[in-house]
Order: sequence, then structure tokens, then C-alpha cells
Amino acid sequence: MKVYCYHTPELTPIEPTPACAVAIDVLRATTTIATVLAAGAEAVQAFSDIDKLMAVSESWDPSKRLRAGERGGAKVEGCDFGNSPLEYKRDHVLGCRLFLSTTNGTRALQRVEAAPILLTAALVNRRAVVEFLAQTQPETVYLVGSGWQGSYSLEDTVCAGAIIASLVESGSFNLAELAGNDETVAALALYEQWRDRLVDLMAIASHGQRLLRLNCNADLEYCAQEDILDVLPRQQTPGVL
Ligand code: 3SL
Repeated sequence: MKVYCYHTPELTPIEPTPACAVAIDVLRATTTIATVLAAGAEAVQAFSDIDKLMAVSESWDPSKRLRAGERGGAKVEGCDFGNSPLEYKRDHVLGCRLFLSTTNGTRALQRVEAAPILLTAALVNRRAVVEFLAQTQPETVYLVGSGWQGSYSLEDTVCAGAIIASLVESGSFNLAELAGNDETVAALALYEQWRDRLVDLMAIASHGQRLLRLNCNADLEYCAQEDILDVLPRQQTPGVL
């Protein structure tokens, strides 16, 4: 297994298609996806375009549909939810499909949707992703950070580093053999520096600061937790996890 870390969708090659891709948007799309699936949602369907989300979800039974849209960190008018994982309580979510469009996370998913195995990871479900990778050992794995509108995000890279750390610490993988590119080693170094202070790193990160300005302090605390959800979001059909 070779693991390649890419900081943004734009930096991620689309060819050759990797055996497995893992989309990461710790603040907050992939944390939200893990949260709603762990709470019993039937599926999450991701859209980069909000008008398409509205059109496709229109034909869905309204009692089984949740529509979530985020732009610039705020909820999109006309949607039931924004993108805070804390908005979703089990009672809202059970058996429903979440139709989701966010600024960057859904674009990262689209970038690698051709991968035969497409997962999403956040710190909250890191262990489930690591266990899957360790058991199945796909030949090539891309860890794809969502970034923010084309630029680097600390929180996505630290999550990639957390995945690498867990694989190496299991004793089954050697970093020199596992790392497909230098970004993978750098992601591990970032995680090793911040692993005991992940919430502090979130608060320094530019998107963390954007969310703090929107009074989303509790979101940062929640998204910085590791391994609290035993859920493996995996693409079933294009765009549907
Ligand atoms: O960019 C995204 O996909 C979002 O996760 C951003 S936010 O955290 O919901 O603002």
C-alpha cells in the first residue's frame, strides 16, 4: 500500500485513478457526513451545485429528506440545515437522506469520485478509516484535503497525518515504504506536533478562525475529537455515501 497526501482537490491528479481515495474536510463537511451516518441517516448525497441539490431532492419524500447547504460557513437560504455537525440529532436524521452541498468538501468528493473505493474521513471517524485501510491494503490510496477555495487547510492535513500515524503505530507499516509523496511525511510531522492540542490548531487555522467569527466554537471542539464515531462513509454510487 502506498499513501499519497494531496492538500487540495486542485493538487490531486485525476489520472491514474487510485484504488482508494479518502476525501477529508474536518471543518466541517466530512465531520458532518460521519455524524449523520452514525446517527442513522440512510445516506448522504453530495452536490457541488446548490440548484442541482434542490432539483434532485425535490422528488424525494419530504419526510425522508434533509437539505443542507453551506456557503462561506453560513447556511444557504431555503435549506433545512447548514453544515454544523451539531445541528443533527438522531431524531431528525434516522432513516433520512441528507442532501448536502458545501463550499469545498463536496468539491473534493467530486474530484475523486471515479475511484473504485471512495471514503470520507475526519478526525471523529479516523479509526474506522484506518482499520479499513489496514485490512484491505489498497495498492494506492489518495488522502485528499478539501482546503479552502484552492488553498491549503491545516485541519485537513493534520487529519491525513493522524491516519498515517495510526497506520505506522499499528506496527504493520513502515513510513518509508508507505509514503507515496513528501506531503505524506509532512502531514505526519504536523500531526505529531499538534496531536495533544488539536483544538488549538483548529483555532489557529484560517477556516477555524472564520468559524469562530460565526460563533461556531463548539463545532471546533467537536471536530477536533478523534475516533469518537465508528462509521465508514463509503461511496455507493457517484455522489452517494
Ligand atoms: O467548505 C466546506 O465544504 C465546509 O465544510 C465549510 S464549513 O465548515 O461548513 O463552513
